[in-house]
Amino acid sequence: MQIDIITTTPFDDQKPGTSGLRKKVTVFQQANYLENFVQSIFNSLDDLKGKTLVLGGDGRYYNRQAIQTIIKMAAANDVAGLIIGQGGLFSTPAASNIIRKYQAFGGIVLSASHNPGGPDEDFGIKYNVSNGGPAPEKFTDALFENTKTIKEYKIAKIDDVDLDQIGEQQTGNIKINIVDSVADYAELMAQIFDFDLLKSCIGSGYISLCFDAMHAITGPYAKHILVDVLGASPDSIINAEPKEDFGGGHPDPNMAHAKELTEIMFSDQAPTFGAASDGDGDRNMVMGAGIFVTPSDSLAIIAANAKSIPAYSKGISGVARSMPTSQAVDRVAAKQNLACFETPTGWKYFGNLLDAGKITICGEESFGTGSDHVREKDGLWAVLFWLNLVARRRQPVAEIVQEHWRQYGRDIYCRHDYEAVDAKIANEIFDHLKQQLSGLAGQSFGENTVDYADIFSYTDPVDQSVSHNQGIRIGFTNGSRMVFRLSGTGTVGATLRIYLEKFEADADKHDQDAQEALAELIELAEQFCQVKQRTGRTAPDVIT
Ligand code: VG1
Ligand code: CO
Repeated sequence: MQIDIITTTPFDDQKPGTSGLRKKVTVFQQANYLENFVQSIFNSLDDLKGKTLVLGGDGRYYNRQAIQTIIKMAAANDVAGLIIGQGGLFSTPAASNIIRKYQAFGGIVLSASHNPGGPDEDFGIKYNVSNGGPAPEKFTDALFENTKTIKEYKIAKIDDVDLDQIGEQQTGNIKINIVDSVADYAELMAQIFDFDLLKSCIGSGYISLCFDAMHAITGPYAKHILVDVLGASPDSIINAEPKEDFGGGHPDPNMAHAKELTEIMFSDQAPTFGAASDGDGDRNMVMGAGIFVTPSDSLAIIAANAKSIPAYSKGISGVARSMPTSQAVDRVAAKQNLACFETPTGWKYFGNLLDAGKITICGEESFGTGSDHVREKDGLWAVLFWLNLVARRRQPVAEIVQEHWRQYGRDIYCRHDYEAVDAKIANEIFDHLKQQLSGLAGQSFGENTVDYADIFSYTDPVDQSVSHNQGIRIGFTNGSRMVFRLSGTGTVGATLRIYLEKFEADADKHDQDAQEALAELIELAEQFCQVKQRTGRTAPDVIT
């Protein structure tokens, strides 16, 4: 096997964000761009030699080309074996499962998740470690340092691999194992949930469903699990066929982007249950007939009802949520006497807590929920959890949510995103916000008195590593909160996220529209950050 050593020069923009490196495809297509990043991953891994890695992606444009390059570079860097999903496909949670199940050294996951795909859209790459989860900050920092000094990369002169042929093949010094992308994942789901109960409820028509795969990776997973195994009708999956450009859509499972599903769920013909997943299958949106469940509520309801699901019937060890996620799950933890952790945004911060057995269930407001079954958030897992819950409780989604609110109160919640803001203006907004922080505590604004105003830092309770600068939070004495963050996954300018929440104990007021209930806080947030004033915008681009 001939190995070429190619001279290269660093790119200065290869700092991994919230979840890996995400850039326009055209950026990745520059000579040496992908190669530099992949070699930097390999350079940051001690004892890579002789190990097996998992490789796969969400199937977006450039997935196959990138995989062929990575295979050749892995071979040249003494990787002994690669487990690759058929067609180069793995959903993010499926890749996490494969790493764990086959005890691989780690994995390279190709995805820009919910970002659009296609020749002019986004591509992404990230490294997951041997627990199946995203590499911790310590690793991504070392990786970034490597990208700044890289001088050469190694690539083997071997033929392209046939990614569609299941089975083992040897090429050069590397063993390639092409596996079914869905089978192992489907098997794991069958171990967690009550498939017999689901089959009978779906078969009898008690549960009817609509799953929107958004022309992304979950199409084949949903088809196999929901239709072939659980017996749902084939037309209960919409936009089921994966496409390199997601059919031109934005594969983000929220009501703004999953429009078709939303219309169905709010129509007279709505099925019992509706759901959608994102580009790489780790996000989920849960709906019932006439209702959208906010991800923060979904996390709280999942935690509160875990014992109804076979895999968690003995109880859960604890819960965690990312800082901007609403405090709904905290109330469940308090009532059920569970440990509860608040982490920075991004799934990598849950890894240590899950590994240490401190938590079983975790989630984020950004349509991400998961458990200790893998080390990524898991869209279909959440969908199956809810289906199992509806089947067990024999109650519609709306009733489950309303009952939960009656028991715990409702944390009325929303997020406003201002996308593609000029980076300079975004920085000015944050500078301005930071200047105000020290003087805010004790000040009153209408019915809201500031309790604390700070920049969130997190100390990992397992390895004591500290992560600074994880968003600005302003908490009020009545429990309301607002959080300001800059996105770490966008690829154009800066995306400002404003998260707002307010607690409502009174059941008579639980039916309110979130935007109306939060109007005063929304206005106050503008007063603090002046995003509209400084950008000339009149409204957020996306409200979730
Ligand atoms: C966003 C979400 C965050 C999530 C991340 C990756 O990050 O807010 O909660 O973990 O995306 O999800 P940011 O930095 O843009 O706010 V995914 O499905 O894009 O891998
Ligand atoms: Co995703």
